[in-house]
Amino acid sequence: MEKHEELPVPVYSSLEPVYGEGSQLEEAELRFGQLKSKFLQVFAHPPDVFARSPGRVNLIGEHIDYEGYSVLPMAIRQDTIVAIRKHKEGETDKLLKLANVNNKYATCTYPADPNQEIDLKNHRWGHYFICGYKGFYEYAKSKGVDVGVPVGLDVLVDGIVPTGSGLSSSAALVCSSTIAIMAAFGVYFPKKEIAQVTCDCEHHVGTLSGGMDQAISVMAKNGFAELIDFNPIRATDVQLPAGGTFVIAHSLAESQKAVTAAINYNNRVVECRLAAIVLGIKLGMKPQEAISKVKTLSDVEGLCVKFASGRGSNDPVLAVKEFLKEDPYTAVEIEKITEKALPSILCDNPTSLDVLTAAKHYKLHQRAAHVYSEAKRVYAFKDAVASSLSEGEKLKKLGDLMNESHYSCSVLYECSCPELEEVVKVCRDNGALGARLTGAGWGGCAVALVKESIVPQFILNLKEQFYQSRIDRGVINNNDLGLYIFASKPSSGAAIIKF
Ligand code: NG1
Ligand code: MG
Repeated sequence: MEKHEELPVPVYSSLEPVYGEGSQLEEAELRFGQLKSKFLQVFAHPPDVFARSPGRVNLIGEHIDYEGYSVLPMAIRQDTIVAIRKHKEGETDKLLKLANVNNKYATCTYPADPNQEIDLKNHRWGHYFICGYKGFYEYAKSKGVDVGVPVGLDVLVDGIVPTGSGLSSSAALVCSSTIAIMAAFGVYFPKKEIAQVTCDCEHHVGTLSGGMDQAISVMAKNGFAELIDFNPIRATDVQLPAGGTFVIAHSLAESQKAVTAAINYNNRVVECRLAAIVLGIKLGMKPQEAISKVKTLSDVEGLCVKFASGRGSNDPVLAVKEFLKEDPYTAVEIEKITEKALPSILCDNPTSLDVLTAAKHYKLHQRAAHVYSEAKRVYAFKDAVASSLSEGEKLKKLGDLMNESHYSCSVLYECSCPELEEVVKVCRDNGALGARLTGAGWGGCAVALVKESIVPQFILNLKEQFYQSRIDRGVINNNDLGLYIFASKPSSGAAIIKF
């Protein structure tokens, strides 16, 4: 049997295969109906095709995808739908017109030139579509697929993945856009290739992100979490224990990742790269060799493990403890080891240079210790799921691993914030077996593992102990509570819908 990541994104002529039955289907029917009529109203033509791609919650494996390590997310029900129409021969305006059902997002227009630069200084929601557009052209070209000269596109977007929440609204938009563009051009690449294209093309908005979000959004299967491996991208189904439910709870602090990248997300990517290079040198590589060959901590894991094995262990963290000091490094201290200035080490990526400008120092020990230990927890989580432990023991083990992951994110990686700490604590105080921040952090959501039987009471308690005071202060509206705290089953991945 062909592996499902080798298959193209499924094309359906109805909504049931994606949205199942019941209230979810009804909601989807309403959304698609409204999209169709709004499309007609805005563009005076019906769309050719729709593509949808979901958000995700990462269960474990935070800030390690860009270091080459496997992660374990699941898709959530909330998704982004893109309706698209490709201009026909004879239509002369070569523009990409992007409208959004949400009034918060003003219509934007871009030229049809796929080589256009994205204006990073002016962040606009449409930039994510353009990422997909550029990615599509670049990839089609690299595969020798002739997609013709650029033409105009009419596009209408409806996204219900909460933004700035660590639930990957950005990847849901990039993936649904890319898949819609491919469908409009009649080009169908396998899912794993789309996962790679969308991961690479999201870099056009200026984050040095890994490929977790796009991979799960494109490749998720209903009912399963997925272990996602990189280089090459692969997805392995993980059947979660039936008695546990994942509850997502928003901290109500918005994570402005695209805007603050130089001091948080991209900063960590750069710190990890520098940590890897320094480890490589300390473990015997020539500075120039380490600089040219070592990109991620996974590149020097072998050397670290070899060092550890001399001490009767296989834990790469031993090498971190031995060779990276706990005190933060200054640029000058690192340059003494690398024998080369940091800007010239990182010159292959202009985004990294913004990080150097913004950084005061570099916490190499802490970041590397997080990455190596978190990578292990992902496998421990997967092994616990597959083990012969009783269900109760399994859930306890998974919860413990989630708590350890949160501690590491909070203390070693410093990607938490006071609101996330509070919501995680309230989750644990109310019987969660484990709770942790999810996604990049610095705001956004926590995910808690909760026994299925107590979920309704758990949600009520969180309302009372975390959300009520925020409702009273007008931070959120009581009627919107369901957007900020909800239980989620693993949902299905991207799909193309042609009525
Ligand atoms: P969020 O914050 O959910 O977009 C980001 C990255 C992921 C991963 C996580 C941290 C993007 C598109 N995604 O997720 O690749 O690194 O942070 O584990 O930036
Ligand atoms: Mg994102």
